[in-house]
Amino acid sequence: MKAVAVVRGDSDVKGVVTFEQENEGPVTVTYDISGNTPNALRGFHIHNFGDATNGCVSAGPHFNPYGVSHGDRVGTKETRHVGDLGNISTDSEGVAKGSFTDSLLTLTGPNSIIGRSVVVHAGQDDVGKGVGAAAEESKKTGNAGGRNACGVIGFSS
Ligand SMILES: [Cu+2]
Ligand SMILES: [Zn+2]
Repeated sequence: MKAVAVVRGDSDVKGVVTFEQENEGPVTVTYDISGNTPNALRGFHIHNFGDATNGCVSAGPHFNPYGVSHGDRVGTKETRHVGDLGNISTDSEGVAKGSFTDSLLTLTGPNSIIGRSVVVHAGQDDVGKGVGAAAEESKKTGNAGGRNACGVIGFSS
């Protein structure tokens, strides 16, 4: 099964994210996003809603079907939101391009990400490790900042 999201927003950040899954296996996420700050890490998540009525804001919070705290992509369903995909890194041209596989994402069943949104943030996700004044928000959003671009995930051919 294949899915795609075209991401864009009020910033120059835009691109395409694809998702591929064979049977119940891991999902391969491939991204090619331009217009970002050079040599930066930018928070990259699946948010709950495929709703763009108020831009990326109406995508809602991180997709979190197990009701746990924010974490890192390398975490488990107990230690991260299903939507927590960590950060993507940009090159000297501000382009983030690459792919990874993820075993918590799925394109089928009640926890499918189809119809939800991909969000590229204005800042770096601290992956739940924020301390001091940053600690509380770290467990919810990773302090990843504003939403530079987003797109609804739909079925693709
Ligand atoms: Cu996010
Ligand atoms: Zn999260």
